Amino acid sequence: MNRAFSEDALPELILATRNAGKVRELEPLVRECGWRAVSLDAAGVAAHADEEHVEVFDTFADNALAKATYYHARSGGRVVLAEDSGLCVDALNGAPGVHSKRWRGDSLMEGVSLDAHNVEQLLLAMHDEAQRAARFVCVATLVWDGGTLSHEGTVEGEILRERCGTDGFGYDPVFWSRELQGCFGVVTREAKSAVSHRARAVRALLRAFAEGLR
Ligand code: ITT
Repeated sequence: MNRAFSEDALPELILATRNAGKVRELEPLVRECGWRAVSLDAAGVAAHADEEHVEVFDTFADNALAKATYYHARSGGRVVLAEDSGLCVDALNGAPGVHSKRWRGDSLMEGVSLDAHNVEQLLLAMHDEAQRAARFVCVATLVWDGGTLSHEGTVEGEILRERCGTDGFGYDPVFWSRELQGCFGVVTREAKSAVSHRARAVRALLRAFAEGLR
């Protein structure tokens, strides 16, 4: 019998993030892995002041687990996928690292976006640096009733000397991917997804979860 494929038949997981740039990348990724992504809003998990105090740890792994566990509880025990990620620059001893989202946030001026400010601060900090190696790191964590599982993904590259392109989010306009030989601010979403830290972490995680069920 030939059955029409329906996305409704896929198992659901909640994407534990309110970062629109991440959601744009995560949705197709989890679909590719055989899951249907549900946003926090669609799952009825409204924004709450407590969320600001969940990511307080010094490692991507601890923060990803904290977010996944928090939203698992708030969603009444549904399957949740969270990730914590950031940019680690060798010449800056690994900074901004787990602090990538609000790096040097004290100097953020009114009317300037967080992403634009972060990029500006990074270009300033790297102005006199010849050694420009850096990597994006992501730890993705799945929490369900009965278990948790995490995987890490990385992508190697270099920090450009000026912004390049307007695609992506965060530090994408100044990250040159060695594998793609292109800037994340310019490459297509599909190209970024072939090599990115997030794609590698999520694919490995959902593959391992599926293998664990066999
Ligand atoms: P959630 O906690 O809601 O998932 P967030 O933006 O707070 O969203 P993180 O704490 O993981 O997420 O911070 C990640 C930051 O690292 C993000 O805000 C960007 O500045 C940067 N970053 C991570 N992945 C990136 C990518 O693929 N491209 C560009 N910048 C990225």
